[in-house]
Amino acid sequence: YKNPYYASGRSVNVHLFEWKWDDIADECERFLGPRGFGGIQISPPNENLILWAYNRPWWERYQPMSYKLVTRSGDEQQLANMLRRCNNAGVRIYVDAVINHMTGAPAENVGTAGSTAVFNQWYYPAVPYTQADFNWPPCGIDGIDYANNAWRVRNCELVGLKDLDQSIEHVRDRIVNFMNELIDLGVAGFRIDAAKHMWPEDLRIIFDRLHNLNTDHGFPANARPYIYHEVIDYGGEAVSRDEYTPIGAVTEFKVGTELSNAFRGNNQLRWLVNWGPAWGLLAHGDALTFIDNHDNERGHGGGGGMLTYKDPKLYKGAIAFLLAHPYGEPQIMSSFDFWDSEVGPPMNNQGEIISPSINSDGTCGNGWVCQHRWRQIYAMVAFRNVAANTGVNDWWDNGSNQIAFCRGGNAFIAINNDYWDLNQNLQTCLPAGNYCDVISGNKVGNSCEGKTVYVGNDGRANIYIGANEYDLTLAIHVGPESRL
Ligand code: LAG
Ligand code: CA
Repeated sequence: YKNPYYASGRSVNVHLFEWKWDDIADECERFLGPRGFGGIQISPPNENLILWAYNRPWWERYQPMSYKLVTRSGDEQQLANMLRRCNNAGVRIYVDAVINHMTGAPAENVGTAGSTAVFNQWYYPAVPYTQADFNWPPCGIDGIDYANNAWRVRNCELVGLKDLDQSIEHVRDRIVNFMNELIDLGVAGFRIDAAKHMWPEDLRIIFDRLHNLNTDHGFPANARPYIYHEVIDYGGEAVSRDEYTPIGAVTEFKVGTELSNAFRGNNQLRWLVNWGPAWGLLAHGDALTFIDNHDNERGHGGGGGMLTYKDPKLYKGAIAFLLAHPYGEPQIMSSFDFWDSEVGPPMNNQGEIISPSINSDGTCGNGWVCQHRWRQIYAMVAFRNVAANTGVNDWWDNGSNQIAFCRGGNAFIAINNDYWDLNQNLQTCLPAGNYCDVISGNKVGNSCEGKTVYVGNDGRANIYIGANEYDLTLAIHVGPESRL
C-alpha cells in the first residue's frame, strides 16, 4: 500500500481542497499534467450533511451521510469523467476517505444527494447503517484519552461524530464496497481520515479486500492502492504512527512543525544536514510529508504554528526544501483564501462552489490561492522530477542559516535564511554552462527572467541570494526549464 503509482518521471501530490471535479479535470490537462505533478488529493467524494446553519463550512464534508458519490464537487459522472481525464494527463487521484464515522446530530438533516438520517436511532438508510453498526453504547473522546486510552480514542466519538464499528462485517462490507467503486472508477489510492481513531487490524481486513488498481486507467497489473493514514503523532500518545506503517504510509506531521520552526528562525538551517529519520521522522518509504494541511493551516486538528500561504516568503522557502530533499513522499496544499477558520470555499447564494479563475500570469482568482500555481512551488516540482532518485551530495552551509546542496549531478539548490547576503562560490555538481534560476523567474526563449547562473568547468558557480530578495531560494537543474 506504499507505492503511489505515479506515472514515470512525476512526483508530488497536491491537495486541491474543495475543488469541483470538472475544474480538477481542466487543471490536470492545462497545468498539472504538463508541469509534471504526480497526483491530487481530492476532498471527500461521498454524500455529506448540508450545514446551512454554519453557512456551508468546509468541514461539512467530514460529516458523511452516505456513500453516494454526490457532493458540492460534483456527481458520480463528473467524478468518473475527471478520473479519466486526469489519468490520461498522467496525474493520479487520491481520495480523502472518511470511514471512521457518520455525521453527528446537528439541527439539519439533508445530505448533498438528498438523503436523510434518523439520528436518534443511528439510522442512515441510504447506506444503510443501523444502530448495530456503531460502537455502543456511545461515549465521547476526552482530551486526556489521547495520552492514555487507545481504546477510547478508537471506540468513542470524535467531536460528536457517530462512531462506526469497523469490526462488524456489515460495516466492513459497506466501506469496502465504497472504496472498490472508487478504485474501479480509476483512483490510485486513499488518504484515511482519522486513522488514529480506527483499529489497525480492522483496517487491514478492509484493505486486503480492495481491488487492484484499474488497468484500463494505465495502472500496471496487480497494483495495490496507495494508502496514507492520517495519524497526528507528535509523540506521547496512546496511539502511535508506528501501528499504521505495516498497512500503508503515514502522514508525518513532524515535518511541518520542524521545517516551519526552522524557517521561522527558531532552529538553524544548517542542522538540516541530516534531515530524515535522524530527526525522529518516519522511515523514508513510510512518510507522506508536507508543511501544512487543510486542518492546521486554519488551526483545526490541534494544529498551529505551521507556515501557510499567509507567510509566503518563509512558506515558499520551506516548501522548496521539502521538494528539493529526497526524504519522504511530499504533498503540497492548495487552498482557498480564508479569514475565518470555519468558512467554506468561495460559493454563490445557492451554496454552489465558484470555480477558480485563471489570471493572465497563471495565478488563480475568485478567492482561490492555488499555491501549486506559484512559480516558486511548481518550479520545485520540476526540480524534484529532474533530481529523480539521486541522493544529497556536496552539502554546504555557513554555520548558520545559509545552506546549499546538490542532487547527484542533476540539480542544485541554495537557501539563505540569514539576515545577510549569501555570496559564495559553490559546487553545483552541474555540467558547465548557463542556467536560469527557476525561483526568481522563468526561462523565456534563450534567456532568464530572473537570475542567470554561470557554471564553470569545475562545476562551481558564484551564487548570490541577497538578504532582502523576494525569495530565500535559488535553484538550477539540467532540465529544460533551467538549462540555457
Ligand atoms: C479529520 N482528520 O482526522 C479531518 O482532517 C478533520 O478536518 C475533521 O474535522 C475530523 N478528522 C473529522 O473527520 C473537521 C473539523 C471539525 C468538525 C468535523 C466534522 O475540524 O471542527 O467538527 O470536521 O464536520 C464539527 C464541529 C464540532 C461538532 C462536529 C459534529 O466543529 O463542534 O461537534 O462537527 O457535529
Ligand atoms: Ca472510531
